[in-house]
Amino acid sequence: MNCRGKTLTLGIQTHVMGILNVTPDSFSDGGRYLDVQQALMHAEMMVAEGATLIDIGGESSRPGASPVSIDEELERVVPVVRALSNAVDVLISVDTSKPEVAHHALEAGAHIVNDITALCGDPAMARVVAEMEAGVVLMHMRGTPRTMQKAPQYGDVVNEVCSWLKEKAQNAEARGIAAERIIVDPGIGFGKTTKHNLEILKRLSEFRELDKPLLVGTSRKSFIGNVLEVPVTERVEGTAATVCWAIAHGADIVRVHDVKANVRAAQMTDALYR
Ligand code: 8Y4
Repeated sequence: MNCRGKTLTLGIQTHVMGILNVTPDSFSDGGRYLDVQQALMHAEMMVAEGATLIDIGGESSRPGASPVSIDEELERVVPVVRALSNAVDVLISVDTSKPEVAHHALEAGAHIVNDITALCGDPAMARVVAEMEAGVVLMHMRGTPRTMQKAPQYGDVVNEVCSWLKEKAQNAEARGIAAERIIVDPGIGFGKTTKHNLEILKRLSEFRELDKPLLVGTSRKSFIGNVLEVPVTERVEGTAATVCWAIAHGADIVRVHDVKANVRAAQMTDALYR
């Protein structure tokens, strides 16, 4: 697929997307130079470890996280995108639901918009993606990050998520986004119980019917913690297991924190599967 003139070749190897959080949870002195340098170092490390995409996010999408203003998110994300696009030759996605942030990040060198609201938040987002010929990740979520974990219920979770994604992809195309720039994602952990997340992974190959590149984000998520009964710092192996499984059932891109371990797991699975 082609995103803002840069090619992401699918089907030959699994792409590992490294997660780069630029959400300072400590007090900042206002001088963001050191924050940018630190983010750049982390991203360069992930690229050296084999990440071929970097996902930059300035607002936590975890349940109960406090919202961030447009100016604050712009200040966090755009300098990092600019520095990274000058430093490394990988695809950059920006994890945002704000069209202003997406617009400025794309101008600063990003290629893909990872909008966890699947273009259902601000109506201006689809126009930004279409006009700037960016790629877009359409992720399924039930509810909002605030409400999504309040006893989510489905009939057949796979059928419901799959048809929801099909509808959102059709909407995106109707709003001028090229069909070949759309990536779909079942949204592991977003308004789903452990049982739902496991069911989605067990039947992941059914998402191939959508005929779109498939992204899966399981990294360190609580369903792994629930299965293994381990805290978030001890979920690398559980994550790697889900990465191998996802690849063998149709994932094209996996979104992870622990790049080194998961690139090795992905390369080995590619050798067996592809
Ligand atoms: C520990 C650390 C435990 C982080 C859980 C988490 C996805 C995503 C997220 C995903 C796409 C997260 C932004 C949730 N997950 N984007 N974003 N797909 N496309 N939680 O699955 O990492 S944030």
